[in-house]
Amino acid sequence: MSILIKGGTVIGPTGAALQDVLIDGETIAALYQPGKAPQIDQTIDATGKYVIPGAVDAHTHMELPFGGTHASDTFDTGTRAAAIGGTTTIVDFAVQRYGEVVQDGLAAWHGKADGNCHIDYAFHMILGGVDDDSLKAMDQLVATEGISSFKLFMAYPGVFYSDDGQILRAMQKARDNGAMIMMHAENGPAIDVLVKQALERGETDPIHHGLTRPQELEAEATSRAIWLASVAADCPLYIVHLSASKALEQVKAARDLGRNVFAETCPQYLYLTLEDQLGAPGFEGAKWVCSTPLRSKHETHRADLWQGLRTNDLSVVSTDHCPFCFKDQKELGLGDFSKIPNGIGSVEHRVDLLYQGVVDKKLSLARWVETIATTPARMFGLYPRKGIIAPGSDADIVLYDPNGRTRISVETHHMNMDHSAWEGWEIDGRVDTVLARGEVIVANGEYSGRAGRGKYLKRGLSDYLL
Ligand code: DUC
Ligand code: ZN
Ligand code: ZN
Repeated sequence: MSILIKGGTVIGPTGAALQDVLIDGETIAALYQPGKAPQIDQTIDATGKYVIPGAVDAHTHMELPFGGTHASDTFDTGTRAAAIGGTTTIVDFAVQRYGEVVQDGLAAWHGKADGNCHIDYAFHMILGGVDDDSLKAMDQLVATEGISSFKLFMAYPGVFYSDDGQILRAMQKARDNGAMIMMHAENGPAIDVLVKQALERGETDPIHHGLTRPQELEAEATSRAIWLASVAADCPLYIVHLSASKALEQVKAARDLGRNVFAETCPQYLYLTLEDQLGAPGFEGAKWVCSTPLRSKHETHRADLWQGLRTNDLSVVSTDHCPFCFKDQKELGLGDFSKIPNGIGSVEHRVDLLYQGVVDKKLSLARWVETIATTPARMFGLYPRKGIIAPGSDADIVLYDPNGRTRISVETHHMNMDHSAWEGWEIDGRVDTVLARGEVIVANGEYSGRAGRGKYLKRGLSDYLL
């Protein structure tokens, strides 16, 4: 079936243009100057709207086991919420737990996702233990499973943590097989010392989660990861959820030297703070316990991160969507902040939250689309199938209404959470219509998709390998 999207302004990496978009079946057939397209029975009027590629969220954790519980969104609820918010592809993290066979962890993740996703999805693999077997598994995952990126943790000793020797071995393997190493860059053993000391002093409130994870320990780990990647013959390195100015300085210095180093940040670090959210009275701040943590509003983190997005020292905005309900989940940490499950849920709101950056003149329209769609697709081997409006690409398209308004609340969101990290926020812009592989799944804000329509995507290597 053919559909013509007429009268809209198509936004791509090179800017904005009035163009009509012809869709044939699941893919984009052609772009036309306004009025030059052939006559088609089904048209969608996009007058006054931006026509952007469906957004790609390269960092989600549906159903992640963490802190004695599980992230509260399933692949069903989480991908439905993503779709409603204009995200048409996620890359979730399959998990190899310590002592588990990598392929078994991957099979378990397929078991959670298969038949349940509303949008297309792919996986990175978390390596919970680097040894001879998991190194061999990396080759197989790259060659046959469409998984070309592996996350390692410098934090969480005893859970996901890898020591420097393990990290180096995984980086050497990635340098050989073309994969990307994604790094959770925080010095976990040092953080654990600070956490123990804080608890001994009776400091148990959520704000101490942030105070025991100072930016120096993010910057130190970021720098160490960069040097280890250098020793591994410039293995491609991607720093996840970068939150702090001093960590950004490390990435910028490496990139200025032409190093194969990339980083993402997340909406929470662009807008929320240690004092205003994590430091909310009583136990309320638990809603904003995530790692890396929210940073101080009295320092320059947020301004620096916006600037990093403009200069491409930060290439991508992902959510690190890892939702936990307040009741019974966040509450596990009542009286001990170190037992609060780490994570914030935002998969539904990233497109809107970053559009607010355009309204606030912190990002150009082109950079908005690049950081939420085009670059994540290129970074993780999904381009040009995803991330761009071009002939041959999947017809994943969002009609975005710049004159609309979005009000965020637990009363109206679709994520499986009993609170919102963004409660009461009213922002400019609104997702109006969403097409996923040529099917209209959101029209005028109303959802009409279904679980099981999303397909698993085998990814290629990153476009950005040196
Ligand atoms: N950070 C979080 O906030 N949640 C899950 C894992 C992580 O690294
Ligand atoms: Zn992480
Ligand atoms: Zn994460």
